[in-house]
Amino acid sequence: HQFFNNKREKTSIDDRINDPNKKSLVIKILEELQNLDNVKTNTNKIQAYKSAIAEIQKEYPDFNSIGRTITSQINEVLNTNTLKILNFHNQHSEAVAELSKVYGIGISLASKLYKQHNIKTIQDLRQSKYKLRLNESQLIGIRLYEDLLLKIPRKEIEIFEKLIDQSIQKIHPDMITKICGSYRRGLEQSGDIDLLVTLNHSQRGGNYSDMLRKIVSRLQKDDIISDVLSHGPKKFMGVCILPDSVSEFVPHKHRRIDIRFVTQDQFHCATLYFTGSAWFNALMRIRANQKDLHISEYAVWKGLNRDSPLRVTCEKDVFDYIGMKYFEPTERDW
Ligand code: DCP
Ligand code: MG
Ligand code: MN
Repeated sequence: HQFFNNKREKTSIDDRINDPNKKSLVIKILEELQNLDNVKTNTNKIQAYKSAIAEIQKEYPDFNSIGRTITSQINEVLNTNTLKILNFHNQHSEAVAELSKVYGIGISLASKLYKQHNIKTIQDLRQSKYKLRLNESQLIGIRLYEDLLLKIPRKEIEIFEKLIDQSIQKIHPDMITKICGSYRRGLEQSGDIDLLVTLNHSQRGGNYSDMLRKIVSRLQKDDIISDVLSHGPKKFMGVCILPDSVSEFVPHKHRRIDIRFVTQDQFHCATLYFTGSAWFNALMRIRANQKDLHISEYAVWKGLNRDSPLRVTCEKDVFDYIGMKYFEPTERDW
């Protein structure tokens, strides 16, 4: 890799720098180099690019003041009108931006896919044999990439809400479903569907994971859940789609859905948590801590009494304990 080699002998800057077109191209590329992440965080490097740019812009520049690396980069631009290292960085950022949007692929895997396997796009990844090394949920992320990038219109979530409710009622008539997240905060479109379910029933029967499993398999039978990304004892992450019987929003798109089942006594704290926003939750927890109160996804308690949580009969109870004015769900979009 010649472009990584900055130990070459220092050569002087080619006379072609005096051509105004060449000069402005060189400056443009040096400015882009200066903005690269690995330069931006290094004050010495930033300074080197800044002074090089300033020097070139002078009426009588002294090219000897420009260091070896930048001199050779300038000459590469004068010779080829481009700079390999910059192209590499730009392609790398584009690839990472596209590939890390796949469900289950993070920045570091995306970077590795580009650097080690020259995979630049979702299309490259679909055709690559690297797919053999990915797990089930990453493969779902690749297959449904385009759909899962889209936001979900509020009106479509309203249809899901009715269908899901009808479906889950079949398990038990006392099942209560609530769609939380950005939808409950009143937004016109959402990234996913955050479904909370409880059984409004004092009688104890079955446990969480049984219930969650029943809910998921019911929604699968009713052609609402299409794919499973992860299924823990308390949390389900997957994909849903409107069934063929629905004539609106065709062709139907695959949508991300998160499901949690909680017991009745956890329901209001869970609703509060799952409605968010994440920022709002963080702020509320800080305010609570100032009064030695603690809020989790399931309960509120004082001091170290985690095992005897405070009684919560509605979301407002939590605000009252903290001594905070009540915020409607639509006022929590921070
Ligand atoms: N949540 C949180 N802290 C996190 C992640 C989530 O408190 N780090 C809570 C608040 C969120 C809720 O869970 O509102 C649902 O999480 P989502 O990621 O689904 O976020 P939203 O529903 O708020 O927005 P989006 O429309 O992107 O789904
Ligand atoms: Mg959400
Ligand atoms: Mn979610």
